[in-house]
Amino acid sequence: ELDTVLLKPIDSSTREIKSLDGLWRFAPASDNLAEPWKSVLPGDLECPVPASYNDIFLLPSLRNHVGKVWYQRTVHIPRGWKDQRIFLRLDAATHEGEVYVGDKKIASHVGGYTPFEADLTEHVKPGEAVRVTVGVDNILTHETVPPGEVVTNAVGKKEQKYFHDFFNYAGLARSVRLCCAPKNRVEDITVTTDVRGSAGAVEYKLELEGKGRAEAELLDAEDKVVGKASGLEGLIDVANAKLWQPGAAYLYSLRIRLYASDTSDELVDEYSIPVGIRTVKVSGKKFLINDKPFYFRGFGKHEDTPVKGKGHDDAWMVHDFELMRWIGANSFRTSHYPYAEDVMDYADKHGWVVIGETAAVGLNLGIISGITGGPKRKTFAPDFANDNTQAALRKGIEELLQRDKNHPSVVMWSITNEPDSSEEGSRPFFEPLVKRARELDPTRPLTYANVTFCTLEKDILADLFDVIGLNRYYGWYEFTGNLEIAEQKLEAELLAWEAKHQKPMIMFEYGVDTVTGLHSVHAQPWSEEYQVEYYEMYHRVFDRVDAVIGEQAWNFADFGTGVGIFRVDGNRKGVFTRDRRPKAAAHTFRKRWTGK
Ligand code: BDP
Repeated sequence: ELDTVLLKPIDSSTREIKSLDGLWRFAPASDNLAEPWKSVLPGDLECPVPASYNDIFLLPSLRNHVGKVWYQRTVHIPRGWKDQRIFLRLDAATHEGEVYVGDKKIASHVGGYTPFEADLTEHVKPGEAVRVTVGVDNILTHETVPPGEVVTNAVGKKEQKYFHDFFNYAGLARSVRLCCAPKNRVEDITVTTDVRGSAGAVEYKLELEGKGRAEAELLDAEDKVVGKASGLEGLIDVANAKLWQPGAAYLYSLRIRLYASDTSDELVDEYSIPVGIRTVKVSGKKFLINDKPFYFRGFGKHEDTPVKGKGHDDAWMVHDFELMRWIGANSFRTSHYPYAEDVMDYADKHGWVVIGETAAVGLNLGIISGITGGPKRKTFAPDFANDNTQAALRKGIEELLQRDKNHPSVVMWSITNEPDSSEEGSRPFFEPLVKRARELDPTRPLTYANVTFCTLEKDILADLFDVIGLNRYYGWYEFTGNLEIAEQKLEAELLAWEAKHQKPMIMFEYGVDTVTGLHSVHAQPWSEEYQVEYYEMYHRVFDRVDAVIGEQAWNFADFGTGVGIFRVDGNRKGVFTRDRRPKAAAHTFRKRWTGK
């Protein structure tokens, strides 16, 4: 039994959704704000949902707020929603959310990038108006994923420290919806697909809440029924199946109808999900999609835009996909956390290949001491990544795999980014998690992103995974400015990994900070010319190493980070600026990836 939300809310003949996006009353927690859910929030702040709150207001205290904030609004329960399950669906509350209806706490959830629900059925009546208050806490500790530490600084204020390189944006950055579903209903659907010659096979498994007779129909893109099955499990064969292909998506739709009983034709629930018929598999040093070798061209991305922070926005999303299409990408990694479900839905529809990553970033105190030269603290130890941290990541994996299991676009799971995989404790930490992921999803390969310091000789995790992801910055963090040495080192290292592991490898990160408009005839670090030459060098090397099955540049666009002497108004490794204008290197990629 999974303790996670199951199907996402949809509209259907038996289900309804009411969007609660828009402005909510807003107040940061403070000592004189006791039990804020019991009355109207004080002050006149209003915060848009979805958006991270940090950059909306001009108050430094809010940008760097540590702790809880409160969102509140009045919600009208539609009067027609009688005898239904009524619930709130929060696509995310970063990093911890709690939901009150009137004076009562109904739900809470830890983990900033996965959805949760608050079941209101017993607490509201159709037709009434209720006060909904949501508390959102942004604190990261040793036992959250990603991890962090709250310290008291020299002037007695709380500061949030963290071990990852992106700003700790927080709040309600994804949609909030009020939903209803029938009391007897389809609770979960798991779809797997296979291809045999020209035929496709769609296998489904249902979980019901209550009872009923389930019928399944598979519809093609023209809504023509192409196959049927009944019962809680079934297999639908599709002659001359149109496959879901990278860059050429084709989606069927699996429509489940639940009838009151074996003998009744009374429809009690209806739920449809998109189905892409495709297979993924690792074979030797290749990654196969529909039995054809696939080469990943794309980026590590971030959910990051000016003003909204990590707030989901359809306009920015579609624009990013259009830029990726223009540049000739076919894939991306959801570095370093699960992205909004809207992104996954879009990827399904438009043939984007996605590597879905958990929020396990920053499990590495070695990087910090490596950069500062300070004493090395152990990462996998009772005072940092401990059993509770592991349990939090286990839950994160369960929630991600449950949420995204039916997306054809997702071809692989990345379990963690740059852990200290040289530390003995990393093995007992990750081995059971990898096992859990395989149990939950035997159909998709697993990967992780290895960090430079955990060299081939030192890394003790690579054998757990099907595909080895490498993040390498030769020519930037090492051999800065010397691409000649960098080229040799990079090639030697890649060949050594290939020789030892004989597995497919993806360069998950490679890039250099580049300031738009800074030019140099000498290809100096920080200049646009250097970024171009750096990428050209990496690409020459990739083309010489057989096991390299993909290139994912770091990063798609410049993005916000915490402050520090390594960052100039954020991380500037974008191939596009933060407002999505191409740097010179964008044309280098476009030429390589499209020939244009
Ligand atoms: C890697 C991290 C990534 C950073 C990147 C960088 O995986 O999150 O943003 O380096 O330094 O260590 O730009």
